[in-house]
Amino acid sequence: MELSIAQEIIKGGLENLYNYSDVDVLIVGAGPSGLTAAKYAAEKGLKVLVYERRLSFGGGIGGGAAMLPKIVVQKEALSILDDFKIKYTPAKNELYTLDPSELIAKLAVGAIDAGAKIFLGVDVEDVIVRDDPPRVCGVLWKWSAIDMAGLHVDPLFTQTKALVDATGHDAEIIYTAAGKNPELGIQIKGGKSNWSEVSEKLVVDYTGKVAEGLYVTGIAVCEVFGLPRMGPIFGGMLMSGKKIAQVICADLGV
Ligand code: 48F
Repeated sequence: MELSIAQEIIKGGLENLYNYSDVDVLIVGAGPSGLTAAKYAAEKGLKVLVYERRLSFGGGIGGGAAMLPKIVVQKEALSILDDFKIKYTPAKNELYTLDPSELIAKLAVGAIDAGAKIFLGVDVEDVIVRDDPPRVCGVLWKWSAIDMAGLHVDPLFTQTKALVDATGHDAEIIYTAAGKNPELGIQIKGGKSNWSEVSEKLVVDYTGKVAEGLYVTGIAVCEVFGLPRMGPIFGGMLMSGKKIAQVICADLGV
């Protein structure tokens, strides 16, 4: 039996890696914006892959604000919660509250059921850019455990038509792309201090393409475009995820 278990894991795991070495949409980060983007892009028939550094989904959802188990969204995000079948309760000032565990679980289920593939424990460390005209067309990745162990192991490549930075506050992919490839012409402004209602609108407005083949969603949008942060309200993350899926679908003609 042990042999069969090992062989199925090796064969299936390597098949998965092989089959997802070339995708339509590669999303880095399985937080609220990345998982939302994954569902809406996958349900349009695109081949969608999510790389997540941790061994779990949800990004900043689980920690919430001060680790209190309650998530707040505004009414504009309710249709997205309905799409994912996530329950919510009306609260003051046209806000709604919901359970963080349900949000994490159902965002992931929604993305997976729509056809997206999620690989956990994968760290994206660089991008691939081709000239003439400059275009982002892939990433270099390795297992997070390799980084944590400090081992010298070369990364592998994944090719994609659209690369999405959904890495959160650090906007890691955009910083790497901008810093190593000035020909992409990306100017990063850096995030500003908190202003919830302004940021929740701007983060959706500014969600979009940063360079050919490279897109940004979630709180990373604030870092790139110099917008205020929004604090512990999550509707903008969901709406930003949905918007980036729509932008990519339009760019890829689906
Ligand atoms: O931080 P995160 O939840 O990003 P988000 O979707 O949502 C932000 C909110 O959680 C919150 C907020 C709004 O209320 O301010 O902070 O913008 O999820 C980002 C995910 O990306 C993973 C990281 O582990 C996290 O789960 N990640 C970051 N860098 C990499 C990465 C990387 N280089 N490779 C793989 N995964």
